[in-house]
Amino acid sequence: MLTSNTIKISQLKQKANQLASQCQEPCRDTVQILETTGRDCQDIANKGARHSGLYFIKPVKAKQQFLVYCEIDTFGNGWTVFQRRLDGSVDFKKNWVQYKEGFGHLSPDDQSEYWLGNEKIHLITTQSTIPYALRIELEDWENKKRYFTNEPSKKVNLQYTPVVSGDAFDGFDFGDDPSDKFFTSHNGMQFSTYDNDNDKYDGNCAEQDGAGWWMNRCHASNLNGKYYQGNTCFGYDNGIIWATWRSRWYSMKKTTMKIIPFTRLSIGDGHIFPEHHFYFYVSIFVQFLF
Ligand SMILES: [Ca+2]
Repeated sequence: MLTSNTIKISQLKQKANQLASQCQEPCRDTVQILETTGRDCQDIANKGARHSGLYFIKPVKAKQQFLVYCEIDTFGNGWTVFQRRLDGSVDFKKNWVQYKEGFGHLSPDDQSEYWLGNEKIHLITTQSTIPYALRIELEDWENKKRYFTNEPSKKVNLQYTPVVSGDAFDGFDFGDDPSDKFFTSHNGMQFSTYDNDNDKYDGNCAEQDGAGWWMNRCHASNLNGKYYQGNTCFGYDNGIIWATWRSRWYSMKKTTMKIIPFTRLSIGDGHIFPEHHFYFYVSIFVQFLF
């Protein structure tokens, strides 16, 4: 007994020494951040970058640079990705400051969930007189092939409000009430969080639906909604919703929201990534004015 304990103690001491020596080694950052920098991902692509990944950008009015995931294609289009849902690993029920600053994690292969942050989106989208186009990619639980493009058609400027229009952002006629479409339109709505209610509803849409979003009374889309594994969103319309494609009881599996100067939209057609055939697309003008 005594011998076996002595052996165990000796093994533990050895292990402790090993760990102690490991801890003395300086930390190494194994995440690759690419060298090119610019005002946004398009600027980075314009400078010759051809790899999607993590880059630092510094929009014109930004006090300091910050990290973004850039999706760059062979046509030289550089999309700045600001929202990613894929497995429910990040809770999107966050408060005003968290949506402002951003949350979740950026990864070099874009396989992590995050919201870049309203302040950063604002700095990117207001740095030029050229408006940005927003592209939304959605994937359902059946990998059902569907492709749809809504070309940008209008631009409206409203203070403290993003300009989102087109498709589900224009509301949806659910058939419950003649005013459904009007009251679920997101165009011109202010951003709301559970602690900052700017919606058009007596109650609090953001609290009720667990998301920061451009709530009206309340929504026809809510891509920051609650993540339901396997679309088990029965009875609640608080999932990841895009009502013009799937019903408000259907919660998406994956979403991406990304922006690019709209002048780039005609260059290439977005078909170069084969997996995009599994996505539903909408392209709209967006300008985040906070
Ligand atoms: Ca309210």
